[in-house]
Amino acid sequence: MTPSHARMVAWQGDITTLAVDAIVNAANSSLLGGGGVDGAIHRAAGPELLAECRTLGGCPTGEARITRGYRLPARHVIHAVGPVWSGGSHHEDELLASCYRNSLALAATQGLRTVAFPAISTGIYGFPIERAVRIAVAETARALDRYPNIEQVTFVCFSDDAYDLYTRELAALRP
Ligand code: AR6
Repeated sequence: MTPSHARMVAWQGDITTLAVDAIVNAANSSLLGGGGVDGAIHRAAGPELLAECRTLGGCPTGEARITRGYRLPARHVIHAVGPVWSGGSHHEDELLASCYRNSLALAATQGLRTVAFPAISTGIYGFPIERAVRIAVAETARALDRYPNIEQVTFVCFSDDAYDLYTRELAALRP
């Protein structure tokens, strides 16, 4: 099995352009769209995505739901609901970790091999990016050990800052 550190990459750009098995959306618990990456994904996927989301009945923080990708190059969208940052003592770390864990569990159950994540909760929800990157990489590495069929996880970075942080965090895992 390819070690987990060799199955994670950082990439800078727009997640809606990626032709992977699933892109992850940083959604809110209504699953009915919003701003940030959520807005971009719904715009690119078209109205059919919202129609499918309406059938799901929302999603609690820390959990994830899967839909088709419609007009996106990605086949599926995994909608994960990250925590709103409120100082760090309201289970934010654990809730963010469970977004990555639950998204990858869904991907593995569905037989998906390539998954791309945005930096969940680090925009509108205000989670400190450095702390979020550490959690994202550590939790994903753990999940990849569990799911050998997932071939690659891409961490999509919207800013130079995020790209530097992911690159550094991933390099630290290499033997
Ligand atoms: N591709 C990749 N990353 C992106 C893109 C994109 N097209 N657009 C933004 N980002 P945010 P949150 C980055 O605010 O903090 C919505 O209204 C962005 O720079 O999208 O989890 C939802 O409906 C940041 O690093 O999500 C919720 O109500 C990261 O994606 C709420 O925002 C996440 O920023 C969720 O807030």
